[in-house]
Amino acid sequence: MQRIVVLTGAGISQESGLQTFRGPDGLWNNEHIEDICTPEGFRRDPLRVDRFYNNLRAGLTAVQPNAAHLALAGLEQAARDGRWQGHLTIITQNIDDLHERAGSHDVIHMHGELLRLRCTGCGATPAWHGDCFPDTPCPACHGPTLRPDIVWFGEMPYHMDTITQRLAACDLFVAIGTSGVVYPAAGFVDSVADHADTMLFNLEARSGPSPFDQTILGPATHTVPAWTQ
Ligand code: BV8
Repeated sequence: MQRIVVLTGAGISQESGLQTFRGPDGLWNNEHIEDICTPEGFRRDPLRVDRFYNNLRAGLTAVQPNAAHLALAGLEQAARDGRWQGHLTIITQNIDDLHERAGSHDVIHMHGELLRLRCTGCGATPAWHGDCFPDTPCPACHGPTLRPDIVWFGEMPYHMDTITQRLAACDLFVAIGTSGVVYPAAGFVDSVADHADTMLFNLEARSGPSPFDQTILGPATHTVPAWTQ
């Protein structure tokens, strides 16, 4: 039984039309990361942060999963059908729902999800598809205490226990479309080096020595389907 863990980043959704963070048209080119992607930034100006994520949420309705998302969903389906003797876990840094819409089920969103909010008053995590503002009442406690259910810098990523278990048990670790800048995700490849083969699928080579056994360059919609077929 082959146990594969795939880590995805913004690059896997780029060909669906979603912006990456640090590329030529990266999201962080127009916004100061510390003003948007930190709890301090949200405390300082919740309306600015809500508007940023409202825009991303609105953009999600206009895009579709691409061939890379579909290829991973197909691999999971092959395991379910018994056509492949393996197990696939997707750990995604992405907050979009394109893996799920492509048909993947075993998806771990370590940085949260755009289509979910969290109430800092009662802890409710309602699904959310429209705009949210600082005075939008929580559907559970009705307090004006909703925030994006997204992991910001300085906050603990979600599901780290499960992630640690899956990484310890895998024999192949694959990273797709991530710049390897943000931890702890960027450190996963090192944590599996003693027991798993490692592959990086990316549009361009990263600077410096690569910790991956193999690097496959090119657009994910070409390289990932070629790998899973
Ligand atoms: C943590 C939110 C521990 C969602 C994001 C001080 C205090 C605490 C922690 C730290 C600290 N200082 C540093 C840290 C660690 C910090 C960190 O790593 N900082 C970096 C900048 C050095 N990390 C954290 O804070 C994390 N938490 O460490 O907690 C802790 C312990 C105890 C107590 C408390 C805490 C939390 C990190 C999560 C931050 N949230 N986003 C959102 O808004 O989306 S990060 C953000 O970057 C996204 O989540 C994104 O996924 C992530 C990584 O970016 P990428 O996905 O890689 O995207 P990028 O644009 O960079 O690259 C795209 C790649 O795709 C490129 O390489 C490109 O070539 C490629 N590509 C493009 N097109 C294609 C393609 N490839 C293939 N095909 C294509 N078509």
